[in-house]
Amino acid sequence: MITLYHCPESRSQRSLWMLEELGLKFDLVELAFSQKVLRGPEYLALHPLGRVPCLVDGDVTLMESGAITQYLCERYDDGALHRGPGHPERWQWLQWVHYAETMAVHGASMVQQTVIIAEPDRSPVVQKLESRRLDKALGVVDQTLEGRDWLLPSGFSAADVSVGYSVHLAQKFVPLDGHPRVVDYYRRINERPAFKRSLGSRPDARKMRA
Ligand SMILES: N[C@@H](CCC(=O)N[C@@H](CS)C(=O)NCC(=O)O)C(=O)O
Repeated sequence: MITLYHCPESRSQRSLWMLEELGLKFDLVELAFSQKVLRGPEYLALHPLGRVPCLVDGDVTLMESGAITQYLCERYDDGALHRGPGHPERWQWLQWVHYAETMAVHGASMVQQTVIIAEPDRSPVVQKLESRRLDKALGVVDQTLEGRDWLLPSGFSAADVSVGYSVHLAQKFVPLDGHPRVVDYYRRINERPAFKRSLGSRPDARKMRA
Protein backbone atom coordinates (compact mmCIF):
# COMPACT_ATOMS: atom_id res chain seq x y z
CA MET A 1 0.00 0.00 0.00
CA ILE A 2 1.21 3.51 -0.85
CA THR A 3 1.07 6.15 1.89
CA LEU A 4 1.53 9.85 1.13
CA TYR A 5 2.36 12.31 3.91
CA HIS A 6 0.96 15.63 2.82
CA CYS A 7 0.30 19.23 3.85
CA PRO A 8 -2.48 20.77 1.75
CA GLU A 9 -1.28 23.29 -0.86
CA SER A 10 2.40 22.47 -0.28
CA ARG A 11 4.80 20.67 -2.64
CA SER A 12 3.24 17.35 -1.61
CA GLN A 13 0.28 18.44 -3.75
CA ARG A 14 2.44 17.38 -6.72
CA SER A 15 2.65 13.82 -5.39
CA LEU A 16 -1.06 13.74 -4.55
CA TRP A 17 -1.95 15.00 -8.03
CA MET A 18 0.36 12.32 -9.55
CA LEU A 19 -1.35 9.56 -7.54
CA GLU A 20 -4.73 10.86 -8.72
CA GLU A 21 -3.66 11.09 -12.38
CA LEU A 22 -2.37 7.50 -12.17
CA GLY A 23 -5.60 6.32 -10.55
CA LEU A 24 -3.69 4.50 -7.80
CA LYS A 25 -5.09 3.38 -4.46
CA PHE A 26 -3.30 5.11 -1.59
CA ASP A 27 -3.56 6.13 2.00
CA LEU A 28 -3.35 9.89 2.58
CA VAL A 29 -1.98 11.31 5.82
CA GLU A 30 -2.50 15.05 6.24
CA LEU A 31 -0.12 16.84 8.56
CA ALA A 32 -0.83 20.21 10.11
CA PHE A 33 1.71 22.73 8.73
CA SER A 34 3.26 23.27 12.14
CA GLN A 35 6.72 22.69 13.59
CA LYS A 36 5.18 20.57 16.35
CA VAL A 37 3.81 18.05 13.86
CA LEU A 38 6.45 18.23 11.14
CA ARG A 39 9.32 18.10 13.64
CA GLY A 40 7.62 15.67 16.02
CA PRO A 41 9.38 12.34 16.62
CA GLU A 42 6.73 10.30 14.76
CA TYR A 43 7.20 12.17 11.49
CA LEU A 44 10.97 12.77 11.87
CA ALA A 45 11.37 8.98 11.93
CA LEU A 46 10.15 9.02 8.31
CA HIS A 47 11.57 12.30 7.02
CA PRO A 48 14.78 13.44 8.74
CA LEU A 49 14.11 17.11 7.91
CA GLY A 50 10.43 16.98 8.80
CA ARG A 51 9.20 18.28 5.46
CA VAL A 52 6.61 17.16 2.93
CA PRO A 53 6.12 15.24 0.76
CA CYS A 54 7.13 11.83 2.00
CA LEU A 55 5.90 8.74 0.17
CA VAL A 56 6.10 5.22 1.54
CA ASP A 57 5.50 2.27 -0.80
CA GLY A 58 6.33 -1.04 0.87
CA ASP A 59 10.03 -0.90 1.69
CA VAL A 60 10.59 2.27 -0.36
CA THR A 61 10.55 5.66 1.42
CA LEU A 62 11.07 8.78 -0.71
CA MET A 63 11.24 12.41 0.36
CA GLU A 64 11.76 14.66 -2.70
CA SER A 65 8.76 15.54 -4.84
CA GLY A 66 10.78 15.27 -8.08
CA ALA A 67 12.08 11.84 -7.10
CA ILE A 68 8.55 10.74 -6.15
CA THR A 69 7.32 11.85 -9.59
CA GLN A 70 10.02 9.85 -11.36
CA TYR A 71 9.50 6.81 -9.11
CA LEU A 72 5.71 6.75 -9.65
CA CYS A 73 6.21 7.06 -13.41
CA GLU A 74 8.81 4.30 -13.55
CA ARG A 75 6.86 1.94 -11.34
CA TYR A 76 3.21 2.57 -12.18
CA ASP A 77 2.77 4.55 -15.39
CA ASP A 78 1.83 2.93 -18.68
CA GLY A 79 3.37 5.77 -20.70
CA ALA A 80 0.72 8.45 -20.24
CA LEU A 81 2.72 10.63 -17.83
CA HIS A 82 6.24 9.29 -18.32
CA ARG A 83 8.75 9.90 -21.09
CA GLY A 84 11.32 7.26 -20.18
CA PRO A 85 14.91 6.64 -21.32
CA GLY A 86 15.03 6.41 -25.11
CA HIS A 87 11.91 8.51 -25.63
CA PRO A 88 12.67 11.46 -27.97
CA GLU A 89 11.20 13.90 -25.42
CA ARG A 90 13.12 12.40 -22.49
CA TRP A 91 15.44 15.40 -22.03
CA GLN A 92 12.59 17.92 -22.16
CA TRP A 93 10.56 15.82 -19.68
CA LEU A 94 13.49 15.69 -17.25
CA GLN A 95 14.18 19.38 -17.59
CA TRP A 96 10.58 20.43 -16.78
CA VAL A 97 10.14 17.94 -13.93
CA HIS A 98 13.12 19.62 -12.26
CA TYR A 99 12.58 23.20 -13.51
CA ALA A 100 9.46 23.02 -11.35
CA GLU A 101 11.71 23.37 -8.29
CA THR A 102 13.44 26.46 -9.72
CA MET A 103 9.98 28.03 -9.65
CA ALA A 104 8.87 26.57 -6.33
CA VAL A 105 11.85 27.88 -4.33
CA HIS A 106 10.78 31.45 -5.17
CA GLY A 107 7.18 30.61 -4.28
CA ALA A 108 8.32 29.05 -0.98
CA SER A 109 10.34 32.17 -0.22
CA MET A 110 7.21 34.28 -0.82
CA VAL A 111 5.27 32.01 1.58
CA GLN A 112 7.96 32.67 4.19
CA GLN A 113 7.88 36.40 3.50
CA THR A 114 4.10 36.78 3.58
CA VAL A 115 2.89 34.04 5.99
CA ILE A 116 5.58 32.38 8.11
CA ILE A 117 7.88 35.27 9.10
CA ALA A 118 6.42 37.76 11.58
CA GLU A 119 5.56 41.09 9.96
CA PRO A 120 8.38 43.21 11.45
CA ASP A 121 10.98 40.74 10.15
CA ARG A 122 9.67 40.60 6.57
CA SER A 123 11.79 42.18 3.85
CA PRO A 124 10.26 44.21 1.00
CA VAL A 125 13.57 43.84 -0.86
CA VAL A 126 13.44 40.03 -0.70
CA GLN A 127 9.77 40.06 -1.69
CA LYS A 128 10.50 42.26 -4.72
CA LEU A 129 13.47 40.14 -5.77
CA GLU A 130 11.66 36.82 -5.33
CA SER A 131 8.51 37.93 -7.14
CA ARG A 132 10.62 39.26 -10.04
CA ARG A 133 12.50 35.96 -10.31
CA LEU A 134 9.22 34.05 -10.17
CA ASP A 135 7.84 36.25 -12.94
CA LYS A 136 10.92 35.61 -15.10
CA ALA A 137 10.57 31.86 -14.54
CA LEU A 138 6.89 32.08 -15.61
CA GLY A 139 8.04 33.89 -18.76
CA VAL A 140 10.08 30.84 -19.80
CA VAL A 141 7.01 28.61 -19.35
CA ASP A 142 4.96 31.09 -21.41
CA GLN A 143 7.44 30.98 -24.32
CA THR A 144 7.50 27.18 -24.25
CA LEU A 145 3.70 27.01 -24.47
CA GLU A 146 3.65 28.85 -27.80
CA GLY A 147 1.56 26.73 -30.18
CA ARG A 148 0.85 23.95 -27.69
CA ASP A 149 -1.41 23.16 -24.73
CA TRP A 150 1.13 21.38 -22.55
CA LEU A 151 4.90 21.62 -22.04
CA LEU A 152 5.81 18.70 -24.30
CA PRO A 153 4.79 18.56 -27.97
CA SER A 154 3.21 15.12 -27.43
CA GLY A 155 0.80 16.42 -24.79
CA PHE A 156 0.12 16.24 -21.05
CA SER A 157 2.76 14.52 -18.91
CA ALA A 158 4.21 14.47 -15.38
CA ALA A 159 6.19 17.57 -16.42
CA ASP A 160 2.88 19.46 -16.34
CA VAL A 161 2.06 18.09 -12.89
CA SER A 162 5.45 19.30 -11.63
CA VAL A 163 5.38 22.75 -13.26
CA GLY A 164 1.59 23.01 -12.92
CA TYR A 165 1.85 22.90 -9.13
CA SER A 166 4.54 25.61 -9.28
CA VAL A 167 2.25 27.80 -11.41
CA HIS A 168 -0.55 27.16 -8.88
CA LEU A 169 1.81 28.37 -6.13
CA ALA A 170 3.16 31.30 -8.19
CA GLN A 171 -0.26 32.76 -9.00
CA LYS A 172 -0.80 33.37 -5.27
CA PHE A 173 2.01 35.95 -5.38
CA VAL A 174 2.52 37.11 -8.98
CA PRO A 175 -0.23 38.08 -11.44
CA LEU A 176 -0.26 35.72 -14.41
CA ASP A 177 -1.76 38.35 -16.77
CA GLY A 178 1.62 39.23 -18.27
CA HIS A 179 1.86 35.62 -19.51
CA PRO A 180 -1.29 34.90 -21.54
CA ARG A 181 -0.29 31.34 -22.49
CA VAL A 182 0.31 30.55 -18.80
CA VAL A 183 -3.17 31.95 -18.02
CA ASP A 184 -4.68 29.46 -20.50
CA TYR A 185 -2.40 26.67 -19.24
CA TYR A 186 -3.52 27.27 -15.64
CA ARG A 187 -7.17 27.22 -16.79
CA ARG A 188 -6.60 23.83 -18.47
CA ILE A 189 -4.91 22.55 -15.30
CA ASN A 190 -7.92 23.61 -13.23
CA GLU A 191 -10.19 21.62 -15.54
CA ARG A 192 -8.41 18.33 -14.77
CA PRO A 193 -10.36 16.18 -12.30
CA ALA A 194 -7.13 14.82 -10.76
CA PHE A 195 -5.89 18.36 -10.07
CA LYS A 196 -9.23 19.28 -8.50
CA ARG A 197 -8.92 16.28 -6.17
CA SER A 198 -5.44 17.45 -5.08
CA LEU A 199 -6.68 20.83 -3.83
CA GLY A 200 -7.15 21.73 -0.18
CA SER A 201 -7.76 19.49 2.78
CA ARG A 202 -9.53 16.17 2.16
CA PRO A 203 -12.13 14.60 4.43
CA ASP A 204 -10.88 11.09 3.53
CA ALA A 205 -7.34 11.85 4.85
CA ARG A 206 -5.98 10.57 8.14
CA LYS A 207 -4.91 13.62 10.18
CA MET A 208 -1.57 13.81 11.99
CA ARG A 209 -1.77 16.50 14.64
CA ALA A 210 0.43 17.51 17.60
N1 LIG B 1 12.67 19.99 -2.68
C1 LIG B 1 11.73 19.45 -1.74
C2 LIG B 1 11.20 20.58 -0.86
C3 LIG B 1 10.36 20.07 0.31
C4 LIG B 1 9.87 21.22 1.17
O1 LIG B 1 10.65 22.11 1.56
N2 LIG B 1 8.58 21.18 1.52
C5 LIG B 1 8.00 22.26 2.32
C6 LIG B 1 6.53 22.46 1.95
S1 LIG B 1 6.33 23.15 0.36
C7 LIG B 1 8.01 21.91 3.79
O2 LIG B 1 7.83 20.76 4.14
N3 LIG B 1 8.18 22.90 4.66
C8 LIG B 1 8.08 22.74 6.06
C9 LIG B 1 9.24 23.30 6.78
O3 LIG B 1 10.26 23.63 6.14
O4 LIG B 1 9.15 23.38 8.00
C10 LIG B 1 10.60 18.76 -2.52
O5 LIG B 1 10.32 19.18 -3.65
O6 LIG B 1 10.04 17.77 -2.02
